[in-house]
Amino acid sequence: MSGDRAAPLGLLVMAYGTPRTPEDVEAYYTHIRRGRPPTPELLADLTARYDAIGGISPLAALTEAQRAALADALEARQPGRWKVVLGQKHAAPFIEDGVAELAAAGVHDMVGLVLAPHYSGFSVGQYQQRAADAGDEHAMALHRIDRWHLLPAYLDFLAAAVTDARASLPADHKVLFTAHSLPERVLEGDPYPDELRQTAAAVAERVGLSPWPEWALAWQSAGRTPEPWRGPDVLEVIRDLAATGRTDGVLVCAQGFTADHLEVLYDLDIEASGIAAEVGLAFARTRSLNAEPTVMAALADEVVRVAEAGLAP
Ligand code: FEC
Repeated sequence: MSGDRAAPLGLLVMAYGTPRTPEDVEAYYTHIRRGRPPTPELLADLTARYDAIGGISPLAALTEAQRAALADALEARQPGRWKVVLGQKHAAPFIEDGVAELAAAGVHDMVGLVLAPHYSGFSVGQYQQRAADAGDEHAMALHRIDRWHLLPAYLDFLAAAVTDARASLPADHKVLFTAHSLPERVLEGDPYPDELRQTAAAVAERVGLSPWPEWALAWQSAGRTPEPWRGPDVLEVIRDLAATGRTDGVLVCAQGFTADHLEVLYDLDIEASGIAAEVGLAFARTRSLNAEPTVMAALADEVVRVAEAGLAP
C-alpha cells in the first residue's frame, strides 16, 4: 500500500535506451517508430551512423553508470532504504520491466526520474505515463520528478563545461545551446521550448554571456519525417553564421541531453563539426553530463525530497 514508511522505496531511473548490439538496431528503430519497421534505406542510414561512432553507442554503459551513481548517492543518504532500477523507453529493460522489478522487491512507493532535464508532454510526459500505468498494475504509487532544468548543480556543471570549452575557440565565437527538436504539432502549449530557454539563460548568466550575439538556442537531430520540426536546426545556424561572417567559431552545448550517445557523437561531433569545417568556422562542444557526481548527488537529494513529500501524512 502507498505511504508505507517501513517498505523499501523505489527509484525508477528512466532513460531513452539504445541497441546493445548491431543486430538489435532494427528492432530498436521499429520500437521508436511505434511498431512500424523502418524501410531498408532508413535502416541503412541509421546503421551507418552507429558504424561511424564505432558500431554501437556508449549510451547503455553510461545510463548504467548514472543509475549506479544515483543508487550510491541514495545509499549514502538513507542506507538500506532504496531499490534503484532502470526502465527504458525503447530498449530492454523497459519502463514496465523496471516497475515489475520494484514490485518484486516489495516497493509500494516509487519516484520516477527521467534522465532528461526538460519537460515535454512528448518526451518526459510519455515516460511518466508509462511508469504510472505500470505502477497501477502493481498497486504502486508514482511520485514524479518532471523537470530538473534549473537544478543548481546541473546549471553549475553546464557553466563550467561552457567556460572550459570556450578556451579552445577564437575570441569571437557564439555559444549555441541545443536540444532534440520535436514536431511543431506537439509543441503547442508545451513548456519544452521555454524550459530550454530558461536553462540556457541561467547558464549564460553564470558564464557572463550576453544574449545574442553571444548565445542562442538551436535545435538538432530532427526526425526524418515530412512534417515541420522546431528550428532553427543547428546545422543551418552554423551555415548562416559563416555566410554572414558574424563569427569565427561556434561552441555547441547540448543541454537537452545527459550523456554521450548517437545524437552527440554523430550529429554534433561528426555532422555539425564537419559542416563547421566546411564553412571555415572553429568548432567545439561541451563535455556531456554522464555520471557527473555533483549532479547525481543533487538529483539524489531531489529524489529524497520528493519521496518525503509524497509520503507525508
Ligand atoms: O543510441 C543512441 O546513442 C541514441 C539514443 C537516442 C537518444 C534520443 C533522445 C531523444 N529523442 C527524442 C525524440 C525523438 C523523436 C524521434 C526520435 C527518433 C530517434 C531515432 C533514433 C533516436 N531517436 Fe530520439 N534519441 C535517440 C535515438 N527521437 C535512433 C530514429 C532515427 C532518427 O531519427 O535518427 C522521431 C520518432 C518518430 O518517428 O516518431 C520525436 C528526444 C530525446 C531527448 C529526451 C530523451 O532522452 O528522452 C526528445 C538519447
